[in-house]
Amino acid sequence: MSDTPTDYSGPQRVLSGMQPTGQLHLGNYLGALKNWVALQDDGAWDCFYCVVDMHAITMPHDPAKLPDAVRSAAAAYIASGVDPEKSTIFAQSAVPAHAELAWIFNCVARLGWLERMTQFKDKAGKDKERASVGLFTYPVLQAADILVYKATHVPVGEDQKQHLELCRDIAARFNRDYGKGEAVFPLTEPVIQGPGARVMSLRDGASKMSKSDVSDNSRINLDDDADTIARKIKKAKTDPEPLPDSEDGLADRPEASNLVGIYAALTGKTKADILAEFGGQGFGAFKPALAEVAVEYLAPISDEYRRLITDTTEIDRILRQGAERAQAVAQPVADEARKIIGFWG
Ligand code: AQP
Repeated sequence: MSDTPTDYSGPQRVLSGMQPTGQLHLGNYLGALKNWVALQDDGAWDCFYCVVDMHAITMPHDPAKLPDAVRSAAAAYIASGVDPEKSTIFAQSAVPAHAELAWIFNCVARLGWLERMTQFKDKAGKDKERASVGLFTYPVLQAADILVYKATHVPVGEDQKQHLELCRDIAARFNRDYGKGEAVFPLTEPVIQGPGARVMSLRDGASKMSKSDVSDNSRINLDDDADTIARKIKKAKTDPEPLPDSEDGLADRPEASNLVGIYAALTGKTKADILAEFGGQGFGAFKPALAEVAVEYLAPISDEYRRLITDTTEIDRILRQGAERAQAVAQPVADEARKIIGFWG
């Protein structure tokens, strides 16, 4: 795509989202939310943070529970530091322009591009014939979520890197095929940073920490109280060796590497600093130190979450206000795409 225009000169905007498929956890926080807040507080960005309920229905779900799951995710965003007066917080399904642009992008993306997406393979499992079509085109809707705001930057965890590449491919293809030499859409940059970009399960260092893991002990939820956090860290899977003195010694020790990475992400220290302090010591010494750090860091978030979630009227007000603001930015972009693609009216 050498003739793709890359000279996009629109405003610097940030968009990201999470699925309301369960309680948000430490992986969601360290991989994404922490960076959402940093970008918001930087002040140079116009930030849009949505709860992606349209993505949540790509897998079996309970319709009766979905509205509260959206409120819960919004409360977790706010408890983590996303400020509804500085950032736009909303439910994806409340802004129809996402779906409108997604259809156009479904006709821009190529089947072969989607067939390479590893998340579909992971989530569809062995019986992909029975997976929803929505699960297959999930990354196309994600591209529409981003580009309907012409977002230039997307803070996400490492697992989303492939989807962000697809988003760039869709933007480039649209620009090339329909842009008449103009960069209609930006080639969005992922913001993937820090030792928390890939937090692994506490029960299996080879799997990522996930909302949908059947074991609650595999993750630290953002509403876990201090005792629960300490208990989960105490029960975390480890190997029998003491911690090494240097990072090289963490190779082939996924559980040890994960716990040291979490400690690093929570304290801002490097893994090397942590191993200089704890190298040679067993997990009997390291786990209580990690639990103390985790409780100190996360207790204010979980306290604030539990306070916010009791006031659903206020959460609904924030979500309605956010949807209005988001729609005001998104609909003109969807209308521009409609016109460019040649739709009537
Ligand atoms: N373990 C993780 N480490 C770092 N970042 C993570 N993210 C998720 N898990 C980790 C980041 O959180 C954001 C929201 O993800 P999502 O809600 O869209 O769904 P997901 O990536 O599929 O997360 P889960 O927890 O695994 O949800 P389920 O179980 O519903 O599939 C993204 O930025 C993601 O990178």
